Amino acid sequence: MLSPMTENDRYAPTPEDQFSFGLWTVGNPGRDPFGEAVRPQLEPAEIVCKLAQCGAWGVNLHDNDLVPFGSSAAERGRIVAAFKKSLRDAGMVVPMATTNLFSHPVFKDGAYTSNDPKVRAFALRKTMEGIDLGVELGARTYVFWGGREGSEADACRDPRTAISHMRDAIDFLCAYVKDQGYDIRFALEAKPNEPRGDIYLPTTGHMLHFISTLQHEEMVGVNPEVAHETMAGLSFVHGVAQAMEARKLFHIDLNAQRIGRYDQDLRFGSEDLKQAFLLVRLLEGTSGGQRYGGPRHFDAHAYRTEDQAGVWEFARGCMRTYKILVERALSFDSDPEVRDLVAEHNDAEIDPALTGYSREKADRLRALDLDADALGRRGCGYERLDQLMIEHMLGVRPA
Ligand code: GLT
Ligand code: MN
Ligand code: MN
Repeated sequence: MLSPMTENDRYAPTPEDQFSFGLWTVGNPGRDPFGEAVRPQLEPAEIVCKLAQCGAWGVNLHDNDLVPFGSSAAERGRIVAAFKKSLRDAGMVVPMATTNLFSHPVFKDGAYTSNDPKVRAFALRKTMEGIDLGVELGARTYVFWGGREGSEADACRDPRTAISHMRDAIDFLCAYVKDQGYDIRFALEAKPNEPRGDIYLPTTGHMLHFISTLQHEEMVGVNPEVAHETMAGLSFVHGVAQAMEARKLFHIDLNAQRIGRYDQDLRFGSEDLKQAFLLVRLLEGTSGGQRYGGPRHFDAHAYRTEDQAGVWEFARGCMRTYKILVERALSFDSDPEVRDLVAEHNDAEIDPALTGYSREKADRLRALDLDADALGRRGCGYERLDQLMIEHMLGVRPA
């Protein structure tokens, strides 16, 4: 039994919302390091059909979520043709694709950063084939999550070599895309640890700098994940904002996570509701900034306690919470008291303007009458502002 959803439900997902799920997310059978699967493995066609019924717009995949590792060309052809038909039947798209560079034992000590050039060659070739598959299915974004690109015994390689191998790989693959004439961009996804003791380029900030060192940096952005940045104890909202400001937010992995835990990949909004609210507010631009235009991808899975019905409940919950938070963010940002409080501290102008150095400006700055003690005595009013935010989140404002 699915939760009730009426025709005129204002939180019902629509294609304009661009909600997507990975095959591996709702297809997660609940296996963990301590226990076996608790749910049967679903076929991709069934996932596509059920996701469409839940109101999702897109489905994402790793190469091997669809085409099992080692399939022949003929098998691949059959599988891909059948999958395309299920997409057509369900009216679903594939906005993003990626490569599994972590499951097979060949990648146990890394893929692009392996010390062994044969492993690096295998990883590059697998990615080229994965890109071909993604493009064939219509994907416009190709994600790189280097789960095995890390170490436990750190003396095994100079981390600088790992970074430079990573750069060689991404440069090579960008050139491959250009050479093939594909219309697809790359999005790099950071994670601090798990499954490796430490993973190279552990946060979105590290990725942003790394991107600036690439040959084709214009075609590479980031795919930040709530859980991964939160594992590192960082503000996800700040990381995403930095990516947006740099015009590098190409994709996003939405889920929920508590600090200090393993990668929980929980239902969006199920933990740290305040960060979730601020994130939706940022992505939707309700406070006036530019709106993020890409897919809202849920990289999460249902609790291991759930049966199959619970999985679809989980999927609908992710989308529903997102839309509720959009509504709450709009209500917060249109509240006159909120606007006044924010404006009070934001719209002060000063002469000389503090951008663009000139010697003349520096002299005028020196001559300015600035009373640091008076400025320091002024309250910011943020207790009131934050309380108003809580009240909007809890739905008690506007009354
Ligand atoms: C894996 C990982 C995710 C990544 C996926 C893309 S694979 O499920 O935990 O965070 O986004 O490779
Ligand atoms: Mn992810
Ligand atoms: Mn994760």
